[in-house]
Amino acid sequence: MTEEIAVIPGDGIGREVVPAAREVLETVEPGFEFVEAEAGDGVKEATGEALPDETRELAASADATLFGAAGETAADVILPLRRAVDSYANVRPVRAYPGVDAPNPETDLVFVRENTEGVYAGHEAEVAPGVTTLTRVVTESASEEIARYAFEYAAERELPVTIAHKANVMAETDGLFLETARRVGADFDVPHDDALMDALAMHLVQRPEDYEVVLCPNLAGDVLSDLAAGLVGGLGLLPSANVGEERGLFEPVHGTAPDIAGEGVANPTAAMLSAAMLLESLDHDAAGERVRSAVQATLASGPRTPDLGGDATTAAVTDAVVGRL
Ligand code: GGG
Repeated sequence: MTEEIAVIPGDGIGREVVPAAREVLETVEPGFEFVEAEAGDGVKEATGEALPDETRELAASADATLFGAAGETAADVILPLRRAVDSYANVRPVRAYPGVDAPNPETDLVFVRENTEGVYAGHEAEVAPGVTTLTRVVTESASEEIARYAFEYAAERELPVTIAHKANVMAETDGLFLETARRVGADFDVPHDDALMDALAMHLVQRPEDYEVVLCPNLAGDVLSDLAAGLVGGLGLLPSANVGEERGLFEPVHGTAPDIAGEGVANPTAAMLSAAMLLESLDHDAAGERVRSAVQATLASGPRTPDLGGDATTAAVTDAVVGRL
């Protein structure tokens, strides 16, 4: 049966890197049916709605979704889209690539980020003029689900797990997250430890090679993965997968990059590596591996976009990757 891929470029450089990643998918696996849909600041301006119902329904029914970036409307777009595909894990691999000037070339780790709650659960309010609140939600069931995912991921690859938390301050919420993750970890033959997320941020910068799988509450995973992007040459290199039981949504970790949007020089690597993760989620492992190899070979020999010190356009890098495929 033909597999349907929802393609939602979103805003800013999402509109430049998603077509590049789609071209890579079309080249490597010609049998997919692609369906495009709109979401984000642009469609909100035009219609009043950042996430039209048909876009949400498409993501909920497609076999997989390729997403670009969301800007001002991120909370109204990415969070509901991640819910639409029932994703509970946000997987963000971070690695240094040969040929790319990385502040720490030893970096090779993956963040497994809780994707449904924490401070991103959406319980924010203005309770009085000048007074705002945010309720942080942590449940045992979501903590157990993400911890089990992280430990299974680590067990398959024979890697250790570090549990990130701030349970010394957020004793109830991160206390529950940590206690649950430790309990789940006890079921696995996987070495694990835990770390206060603030100290972990420093240690990640100093010795990223000490970390393999980092299990994080929602906000910590978002922030620490961006921090780790700085160790490998920037956000243009980080793909991600939002994983659920039945389907996934795949997106570069970067946002809309308004400073370069429209100039045709956005780095398509993160979107292409997200496409490789999409392929693997649909059991097209060989195709996923081919994309990864073509992207890595292009990073090694060029052309490279300006964020990596080159002067190539998005189109030139895409042509190079597609040529290799
Ligand atoms: N493609 C990812 C994106 O649009 N990032 C912008 C953003 O605000 N991300 C928050 C998040 O990933 O939770």
